[in-house]
Amino acid sequence: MRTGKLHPPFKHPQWERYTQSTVCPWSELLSPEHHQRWLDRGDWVYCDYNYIKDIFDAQICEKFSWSGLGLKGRDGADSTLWIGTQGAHTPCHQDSYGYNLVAQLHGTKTWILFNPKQSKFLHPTRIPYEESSIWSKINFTSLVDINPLKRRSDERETQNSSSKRRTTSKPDLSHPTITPERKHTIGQDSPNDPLVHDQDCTENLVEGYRVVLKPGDVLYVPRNWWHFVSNNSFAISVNTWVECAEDSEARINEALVRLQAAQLAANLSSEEKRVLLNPNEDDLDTCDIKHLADMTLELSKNCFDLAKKETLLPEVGGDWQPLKPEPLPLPHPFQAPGTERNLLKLFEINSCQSVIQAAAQQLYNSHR
Ligand SMILES: O=C(O)CCC(=O)C(=O)O
Repeated sequence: MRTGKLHPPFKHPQWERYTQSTVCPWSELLSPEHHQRWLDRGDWVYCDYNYIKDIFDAQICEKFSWSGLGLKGRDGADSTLWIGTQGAHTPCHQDSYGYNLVAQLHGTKTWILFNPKQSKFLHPTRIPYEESSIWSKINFTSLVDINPLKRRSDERETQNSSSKRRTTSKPDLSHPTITPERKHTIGQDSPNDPLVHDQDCTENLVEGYRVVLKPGDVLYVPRNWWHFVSNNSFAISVNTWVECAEDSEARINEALVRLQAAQLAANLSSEEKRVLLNPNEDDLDTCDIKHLADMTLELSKNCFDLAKKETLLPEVGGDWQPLKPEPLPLPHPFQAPGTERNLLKLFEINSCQSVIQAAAQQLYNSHR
């Protein structure tokens, strides 16, 4: 599990390296008394991104079936589980592979989504490097409410809400929007933290989608859509990423970025590695670069050879609602500090989408 701060002393996104990992028994994770204790201490707790097959046996995995949405045979073996207290959240990012189906099982979660066409406003970065995640430098926590009073009313709303399943939800217009007071109350400056930069809200409005998922809702997230996700209450959800025809090309792009990250990590100090690599990638600096390069070339041959497969879209019948776009005020992006090492800056430049796509094209040409 990860624990983070409800009111951290910084304004940049609370990426994994700014959280602590901890172990706690199921009885505590599921106990309202413990949730309150953590919240009273100013902490959130998140048992996130866990493959169900790594936690439960096959019989239980079968119970998380997606076949009602036309995805025959897909169940908990291909799904991940997210259990967390109010305020637990995942910073804004784009997944490189697949489309996503998210089923809300308990409590409520706010999703803020942006079309990939809005990427230029979202300041994509590959730092911290994590395979298949492109992070935004924008911290969206100021757009969701983490006020305990609101949480209690959310919980009442959840208990009263109908259990009828919807495949997507309407945006909840009663959800608090950003207020001028709130804009400046999230986080405080911490002059000792080299990564702190001004993160006050701008009046820049960008078209996005905001939805509060309630138990029984299933959200369809199209491939590559940006998303920031935050628990309004103690919440449990399950998701599955479904492979898309475009994923084989994305695999080459990911392999090229990974190769660059590994080459760079080999030359960095441990502090710089901490900034570059997400904790779940911290073994990247010990891998054999030549082997990784060989694998990238091999992968590229196979991927380009692959005939494009059809994407299997979910079958939702008539029981779905489209989300409505709304203008969302974007906070300022986190700016890399001037002291950041040039190597990291160059990694960022060399791993941006246009550069990686040009490199992938070169690879493609080399196999023809
Ligand atoms: O539920 C969350 O906190 C994040 C989920 C997510 O990022 C995803 O399903 O892709």
